[in-house]
Amino acid sequence: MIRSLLFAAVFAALSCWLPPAGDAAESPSATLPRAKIPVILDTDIGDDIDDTWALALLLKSPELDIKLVVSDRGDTVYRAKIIAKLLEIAGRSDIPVGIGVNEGGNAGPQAPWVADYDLASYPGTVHPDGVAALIETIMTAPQPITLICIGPVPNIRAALERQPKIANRARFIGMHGSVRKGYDGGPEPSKEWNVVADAKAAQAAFTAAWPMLITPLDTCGIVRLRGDKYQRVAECSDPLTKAVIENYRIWSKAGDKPLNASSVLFDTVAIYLAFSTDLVTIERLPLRVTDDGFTRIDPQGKPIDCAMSWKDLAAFEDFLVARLTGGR
Ligand SMILES: [Ca+2]
Repeated sequence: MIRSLLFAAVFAALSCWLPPAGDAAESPSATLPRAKIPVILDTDIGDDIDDTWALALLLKSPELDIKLVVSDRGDTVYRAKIIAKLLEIAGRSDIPVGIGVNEGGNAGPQAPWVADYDLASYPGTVHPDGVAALIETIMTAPQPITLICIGPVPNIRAALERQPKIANRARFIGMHGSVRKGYDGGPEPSKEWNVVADAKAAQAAFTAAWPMLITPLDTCGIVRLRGDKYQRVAECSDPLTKAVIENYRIWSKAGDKPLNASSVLFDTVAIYLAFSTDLVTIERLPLRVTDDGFTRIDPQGKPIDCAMSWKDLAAFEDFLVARLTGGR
């Protein structure tokens, strides 16, 4: 009873949690080391390449304590192979991998990178039922878990059906939707892929009891590294960063052709939001996921914190480069 009351108090505090502005040196509590934030990543890595960049950013973010990475949507075994191989390269096979709901279908454009990779060779734990692992991790955690979702969310729909109480023990951070702007900063909202690919699952996630913070296309849809910023990442010798670029070259079918920019790095913004909102403007908006995959502002919708614009996009790009190249 006492434990559950304590948990409720911690969760209530976290529900309205936003990191303080400024760095630790300016904080009166600067002498106290900040506890790492426990996170689960749910990802459709293996379709668009931005998940690969996002997982690398996650692994290079000391603010976050990764409890589990779960593959979501379509061929989740193919996706779990990419996760496991990247974790091995990063020297982080202590992190469990979960295979999400397997909907079948074809492997994606990074298949050549994992053609010879055997999941059974992963030195750490691979959970064949990734949804069960996700539920177990959230329900047994001593403090609320931050669930970062960067793809369509059939796993999350399944998890909420199996154990609705997860919504009282986690907060949801997602790369989802399109509120006022569409792809590439377009003036009209789009049917954003992570929502429209499984609108029923998005509706489940967007009506659950957890607090939500999302980066819709309004902010994540315009993040791209170009010129010197891209080159610094492309020329970095760090093994994980090299693997990101190797995957990017396979994904883009570049062959020997030089690349001078990244594709849009949507999902990296959701990783950033798990520990900071300093560089974006947050608006709390009532959102409803429509059956045809839009995220509409609707007074009847769930109030959701949305990163609606950048205070300093160049600073975010610099932050991404610094993290991926090992600097600060
Ligand atoms: Ca994704």
